Amino acid sequence: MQLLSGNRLGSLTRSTPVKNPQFSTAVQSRSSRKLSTTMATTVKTVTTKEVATKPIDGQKTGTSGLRKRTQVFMSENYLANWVQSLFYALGDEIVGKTLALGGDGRYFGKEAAQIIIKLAAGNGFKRIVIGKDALLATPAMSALIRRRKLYGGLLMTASHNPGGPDNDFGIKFNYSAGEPAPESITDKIYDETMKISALKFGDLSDVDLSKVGVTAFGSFEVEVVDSVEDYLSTLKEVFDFPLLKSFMARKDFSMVFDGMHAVTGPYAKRILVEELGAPDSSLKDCEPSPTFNGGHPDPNLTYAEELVKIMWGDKAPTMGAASDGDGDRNMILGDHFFITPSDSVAMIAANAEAIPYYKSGLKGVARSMPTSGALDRVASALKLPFFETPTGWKFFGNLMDAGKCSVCGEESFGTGGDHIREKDGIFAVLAWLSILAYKNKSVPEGGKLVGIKDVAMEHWNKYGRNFFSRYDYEEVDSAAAASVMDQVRNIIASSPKGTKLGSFTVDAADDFKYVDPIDGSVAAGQGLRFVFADGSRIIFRLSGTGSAGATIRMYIEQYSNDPTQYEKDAQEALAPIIKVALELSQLEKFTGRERPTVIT
Ligand code: G16
Repeated sequence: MQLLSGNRLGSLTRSTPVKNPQFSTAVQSRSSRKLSTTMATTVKTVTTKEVATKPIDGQKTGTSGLRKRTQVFMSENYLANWVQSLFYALGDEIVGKTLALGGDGRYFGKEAAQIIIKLAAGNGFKRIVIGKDALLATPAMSALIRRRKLYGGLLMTASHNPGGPDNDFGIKFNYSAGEPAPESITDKIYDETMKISALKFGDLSDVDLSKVGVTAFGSFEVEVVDSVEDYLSTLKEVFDFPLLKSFMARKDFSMVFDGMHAVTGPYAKRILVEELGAPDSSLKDCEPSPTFNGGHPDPNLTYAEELVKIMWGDKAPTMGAASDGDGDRNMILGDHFFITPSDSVAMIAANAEAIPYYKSGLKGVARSMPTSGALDRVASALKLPFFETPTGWKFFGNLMDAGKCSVCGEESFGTGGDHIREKDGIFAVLAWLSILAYKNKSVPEGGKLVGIKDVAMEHWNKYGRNFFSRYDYEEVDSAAAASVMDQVRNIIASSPKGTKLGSFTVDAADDFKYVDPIDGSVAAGQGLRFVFADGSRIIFRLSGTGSAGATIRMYIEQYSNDPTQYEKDAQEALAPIIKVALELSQLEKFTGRERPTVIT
């Protein structure tokens, strides 16, 4: 172990290999007792060194944490300033607490972990629990916090954004229910970043993160844990693993999971292969890489291109799935078939009986505002409480904590439930496997296997189809993006109920505002929307997750209950309303973009 110069705690550091987390608890408490006895006569706590710093502009948290270019994060004190500001914002309540730490394995993550560990020690935390090699998928972090009742956790991730020295890095804080920090905390962090003057580092050496075990520095401890174990235990409480295993063994079923060289590789190996018996050949790109192998780890039809080719190929497997950089997003595909995320959450809710965790029924369901209304129809048919929140998983947390929401989802490839407080890519994969296993219970091997498309067709035949598409214009000049939004605002202001836009009649047009039904907090300015008399919608938002320029998102939705239309291509079905949206926003005129970067 390398020691910082002048570190007098070196003689007390030690590493205890621990294999089983339950056993590890016993080992830790024994080792802490022993160490504190030693410490009583030598060193009581970690020494804190204060380092002067200055505020850095632009450290405002976006939709989910702070995301910037990696070089920005690597510049002097950039990461430390934000983390220290978080600790100042949280105040004395962090003293003596345990903080979880992990990330999606992207470039700079291991160095960042060492900086955060030292700051945590210098600010009074008593313990860090960190995933081996600093890896923790975002849903696994949420599960870890909840299972071990930790104070909270820091995730080093820029999610689906590419990684590497010339791409993105990010950091976000999850609070004690495992949920992304609410705006009341992120606003405070931002205030602190603007007045920060000192960083408090614990005077410790770097910790070896490659081995599971405990390293103690006086009263401060760092426990390196298996990144999968706690999360797997949570998933086993949700799904029927033996049923999934026997379904996976069917010769007429096959799947491919694309880890996109991101964090879920080790999770997929452990869960799909070792626990559920999928063959190794069903895993694609499941070796994590700090640059995601030069790819864009965003599971959509554009960036998961290779998976799409497999699923539209001659010998397509029954099911295809992918997850993103940090494992919270997912994409579900069938043989020549794409399940939109908006449909995915609706279909999971409608088929919740296939998942043992929901055996006593759903408490309620929720979706973000731009997500299609497919879920609304399920909620209405099943008489379930329904909530429409702003974009951002953090808005679901209060509903789940209050026992009002069991399943929720977002069009941005996020699906999840109240087993944790993050969206959960592997959950979505296991949920769809559960639906298939359930629907094929009485189908003998070699019979007509119910596939992903069959589930979708059955659903649309019952509820109708909400055609949905999102156009992303990435890295647009910020001023041009602002002009588009101003233009849309002007049209909203001059479009009272009854106004005709193309062949669509406006029912309501506004800037979405959410009043949290649990704590009454208000989130305004959450998306410009037109709702038409036939239920169709056009929505414009600026993304809160980009790291450079602005990303305009245009969301389009139209409902049909005409069965002859259900198999139509969404772009074809939505062509007239897309035309209206592009015309009213004058997007091309302001941005010079003739077409979007990504269509989903
Ligand atoms: C984050 C949030 C999601 C949100 C998504 C898109 O996802 O956790 O709740 O829907 O960003 O946000 P925006 O439209 O503002 O870019 P992730 O997977 O990037 O963490």
